Amino acid sequence: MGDFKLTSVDEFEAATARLLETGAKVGADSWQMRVKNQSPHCKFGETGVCCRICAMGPCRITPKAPKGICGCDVHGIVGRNYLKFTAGGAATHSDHGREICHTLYLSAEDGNYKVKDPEKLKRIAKEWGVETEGKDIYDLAHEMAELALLEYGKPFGNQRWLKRAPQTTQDIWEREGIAPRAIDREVSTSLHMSHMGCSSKPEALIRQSLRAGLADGWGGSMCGTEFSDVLFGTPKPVDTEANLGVMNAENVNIIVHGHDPSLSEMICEYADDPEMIAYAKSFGAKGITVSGVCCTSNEVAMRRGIPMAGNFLQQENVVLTGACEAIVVDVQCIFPALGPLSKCFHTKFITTSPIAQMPDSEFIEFHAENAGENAKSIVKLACENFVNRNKDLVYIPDMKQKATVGYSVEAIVKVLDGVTNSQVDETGTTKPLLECITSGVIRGAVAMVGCNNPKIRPDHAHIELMKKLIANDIVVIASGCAAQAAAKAGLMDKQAKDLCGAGLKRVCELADIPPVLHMGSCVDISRMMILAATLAKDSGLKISQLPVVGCAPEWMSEKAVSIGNYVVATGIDTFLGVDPYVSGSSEVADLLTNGVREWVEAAYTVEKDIDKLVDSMIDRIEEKRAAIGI
Ligand code: MSK
Repeated sequence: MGDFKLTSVDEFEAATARLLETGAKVGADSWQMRVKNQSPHCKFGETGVCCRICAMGPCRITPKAPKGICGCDVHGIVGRNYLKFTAGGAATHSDHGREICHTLYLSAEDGNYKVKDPEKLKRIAKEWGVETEGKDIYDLAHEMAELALLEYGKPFGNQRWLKRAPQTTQDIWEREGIAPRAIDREVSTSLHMSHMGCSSKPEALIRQSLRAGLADGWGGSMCGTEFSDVLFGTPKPVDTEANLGVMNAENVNIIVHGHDPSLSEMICEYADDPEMIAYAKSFGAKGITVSGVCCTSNEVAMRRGIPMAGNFLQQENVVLTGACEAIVVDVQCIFPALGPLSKCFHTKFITTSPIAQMPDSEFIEFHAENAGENAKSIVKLACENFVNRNKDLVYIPDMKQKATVGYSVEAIVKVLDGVTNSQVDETGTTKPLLECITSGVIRGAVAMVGCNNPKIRPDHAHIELMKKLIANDIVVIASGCAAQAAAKAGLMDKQAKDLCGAGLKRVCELADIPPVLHMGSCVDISRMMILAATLAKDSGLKISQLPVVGCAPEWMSEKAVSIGNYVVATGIDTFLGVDPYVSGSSEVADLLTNGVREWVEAAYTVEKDIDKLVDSMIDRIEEKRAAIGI
């Protein structure tokens, strides 16, 4: 195995402990302290039995008070809460997608945003029946952006993207009444259904939860992913590095954090500008290092090889290094704690979106029209801030791993061509991957997604599960903060092939890939849906028959629940390490873990014990293999 060694979670924690010592010196608060203050959590909230959707309550269900004031029982309350949670996630991802469509609409040959993948734009246009012949690429971009934006509010019909699914899946969605209509309509309907005096029947609430989830994964998120590729380029394998050691003590450090690549792409563009590098040098720095946190990091890592400083629960750590000149954020997963924390250091906390405004931040509003100008002023601000560093506080843990990232579906199809004798046709097929699976060289695949959550030892579940899966010849496709956990540990280094079973190791060698493939940010789980759909079509199987499962062992956000719903509704069994606040209702819990299987041929498993969780995934994959006789 040469010099290659994974970085352990013990090592991550030792680095964090050292950073928290700096925090203590400057009187900084931390999530570790706030977790203690919030523990134990409210049992009513944790089990989902608290209802505060009208002002007669809040009502909390107990054996002595089995109904709310309106008469709603625990199953209705838990079901409504679950639907509202889903709607929050579907709205968030979908609005991200909408912003990307607006950016596409404003793209121009001489503008801040250009079309970097015209071929992909044309492919989608053909799929949507839009004439491309002889059309200027920007006219086509604007036409497609407008059509995509109409998907959010069209009065009739289902989502256009659903046609990408195998016919059997589309038929299931129609049969079960869960085919999503306009994206915004599914979010609004969810909020309407869960309003006081509307639905309290668990079955209806869970059905709508699946539908709202599908509006996200096969609607809003798919717009976000596909049109981000058109604007910024479809990811292909690129080398990068991950963990806090990617920050450079001699450089101006700019951290990008959030989700929307429109901001981070522009920051990266200007940080590379020789004029800006000279400007940084004029303040005594050697250069500029941009690195990322959370999904915006995944976006720029996949397309530019920008290093990943860390994932969700490391966002405070980047400031605690004392070497962060600016942390620039857009939307989602940003701790409001970054404002007060930055004030303990010289760090500038810069918010840029009207959607995510926070106290103690400098607000520099970012639009497609002013993106260049504002990105430049943010980079300048960071450079000027270099002189304000307190050198005595600077400590960057010497900890980073190499990673190869950028495995879009297009890239996976391409790299696996040549592993077998199958030919990849022009549109690309997954036949080589299927051959590996049917021959048993690869036993199956796990889509590993999601966040960190202090309820689970951060990153531990992700890393341990991935290690066991690859050792059992199961390829892991990761996105979101799960992908960053893998990269920080070293599982996205090609040398990690040595941790695999013999079959997967061979595939990694032949295709020159790491055993854990980075597929992007949390909106990019739509890519996983496309991959599953293509595998099903190419094999003639139903998605639910494929030896593929989804897993979110450390999830925490509403978006993750929306994702889980569309993954399950697509026919993929999904394994969670954290309960989605439904344990208070036997009916809702049973629907999610059993009942929905009758509708969509897949269901959830919730298991907090990591060993049991991974074993149940492996068992499920083997059961699926046996069922199709491979
Ligand atoms: S950033 S939603 S903590 S994956 Fe997409 Fe990470 Fe979860 Fe946010």
